[in-house]
Amino acid sequence: MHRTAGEPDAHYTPTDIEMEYFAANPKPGDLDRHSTLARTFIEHHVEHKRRVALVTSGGTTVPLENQTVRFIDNFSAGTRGATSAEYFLENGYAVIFLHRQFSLLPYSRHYSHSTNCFLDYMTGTEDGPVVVQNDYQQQMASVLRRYRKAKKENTLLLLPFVTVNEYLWNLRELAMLMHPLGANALFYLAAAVSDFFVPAERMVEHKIQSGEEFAQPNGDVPSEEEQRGRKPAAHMDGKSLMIDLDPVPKFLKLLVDGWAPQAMIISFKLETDPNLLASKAKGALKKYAHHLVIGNLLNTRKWEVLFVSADGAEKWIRVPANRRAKSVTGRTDNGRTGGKDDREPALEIESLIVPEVASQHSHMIEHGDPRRPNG
Ligand code: 9Z3
Repeated sequence: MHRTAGEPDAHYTPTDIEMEYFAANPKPGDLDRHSTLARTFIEHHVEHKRRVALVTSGGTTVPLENQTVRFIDNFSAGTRGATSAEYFLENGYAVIFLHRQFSLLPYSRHYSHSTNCFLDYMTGTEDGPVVVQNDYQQQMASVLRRYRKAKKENTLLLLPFVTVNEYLWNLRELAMLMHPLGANALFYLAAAVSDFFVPAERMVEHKIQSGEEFAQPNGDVPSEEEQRGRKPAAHMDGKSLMIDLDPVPKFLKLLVDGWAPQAMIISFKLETDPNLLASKAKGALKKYAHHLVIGNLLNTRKWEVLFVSADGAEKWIRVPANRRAKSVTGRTDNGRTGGKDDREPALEIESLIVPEVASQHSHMIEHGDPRRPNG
């Protein structure tokens, strides 16, 4: 007997933080549609006893206005998530790919966001058939074969988000829907999620005016938002734009303790200072008590990552030096890395990360959750 997808866990009581957040910040318009798609997908894989990985990918945005013209973003192109999703599929998982809209996708990533336009892979006479150029035939055939397999077996579900609020609503919904998978569910949280945001009640409705003649005089006449009791998060102060953000609730805590207590949960820790990486990764694991933190540094994330496991073990995974040569595809990160060289190594580090994660997941399924030694 198993519960059907989405049936709430009788033992779970939402925390105050959670109730306050989801009461105060609007449910995304497409959440019900995502939920329906995910429910069917999950039920199918529960029936087939297949493991399901929820892979989050790409960066969340923080809108500054309700009718959004301006927003805060981050660098993530979704390379880690899209590449990992392919390797999870190779390793027998079904994948729910919760990704930033228009970021890299599994399979199509090989041809999108590239300095080559996809048309550059094609050849043909003016009115003859268009075919893939000889140089790309082999690689494209291999990508196409894997893509078709995922489609045929219904193992890949793509669900987009844009804002951090959409991300949180989707994450909670999917985690609840995944309950019936029990330990067969895996969360692989590679998305770059903002730590700060503008709560709905402090969001201004219209485009913030930069010209002084139209600027809302801060303090003189209380704005609608101020009258409702909270200062607008973004406003002009003379010629300067002042932005005052609230912290995003610690969703990892909610996920581990409440939304997905049976699943294996892996988070990523991003740092830029090498001296902080190990201690911050260990700190995250201690704080949230999940299974694995994968630490990575912005500048070396494509060649090395640090695994920190629940038992305190630390292990570096590295692409061997002779496989770090750049490929010639010239992929860019869609301009998000400020033009710095961010091309792909010959061996994708995700091909090393994902089998290791899958093996730790197998161990947990076979021997029980290492965090609860007596079951
Ligand atoms: C990561 O650390 C990812 O590996 C990257 C991947 C975002 C660096 P790209 O998309 O980059 O391949 O260009 N993701 C997690 C980032 C994050 O927000 N982590 C939180 C934190 O560091 C914890 S969940 O506090």
